[in-house]
Amino acid sequence: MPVSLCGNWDMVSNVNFEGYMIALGISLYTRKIALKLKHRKVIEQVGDQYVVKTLSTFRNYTFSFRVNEEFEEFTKGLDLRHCKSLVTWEGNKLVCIQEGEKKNRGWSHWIEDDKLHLELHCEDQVCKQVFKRVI
Ligand code: VL7
Repeated sequence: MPVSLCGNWDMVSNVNFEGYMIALGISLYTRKIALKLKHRKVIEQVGDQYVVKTLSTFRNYTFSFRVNEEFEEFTKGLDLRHCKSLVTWEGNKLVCIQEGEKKNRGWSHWIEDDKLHLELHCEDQVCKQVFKRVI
């Protein structure tokens, strides 16, 4: 059983978020605002259903899924795209493939040194975020 990702997590680092946002076609104006944000990640699990919230002072993004079950994702408040998404465990990593207009889009979450790690990728860009546990 992989270690639980559940909890409240605050961003401590965010490498190449700019490149990731450019790959998603986010406007310069929005990127300038988004780059300054400290995200909070709230991960909850109810039964086999996960809820992942990404919260900030600018925008919030919440979605839920069941592992190994494809779902329709709409990136409301972000790049406004529809994806067919699938989340699976690969060893100790929770891995999501977001199939849609953008090639090579997805993310993975794992815990390392008591920190929550997130790698976001789109086309040739990789963004690396690290979060520390709060409370
Ligand atoms: C979510 C945003 C850039 C628009 C605002 C930035 C607001 C706070 O997708 C993410 O995490 C996964 C895994 O936890 C859950 O989907 C990261 C931020 C990516 C892409 C779009 C910029 C405008 C950020 C919501």
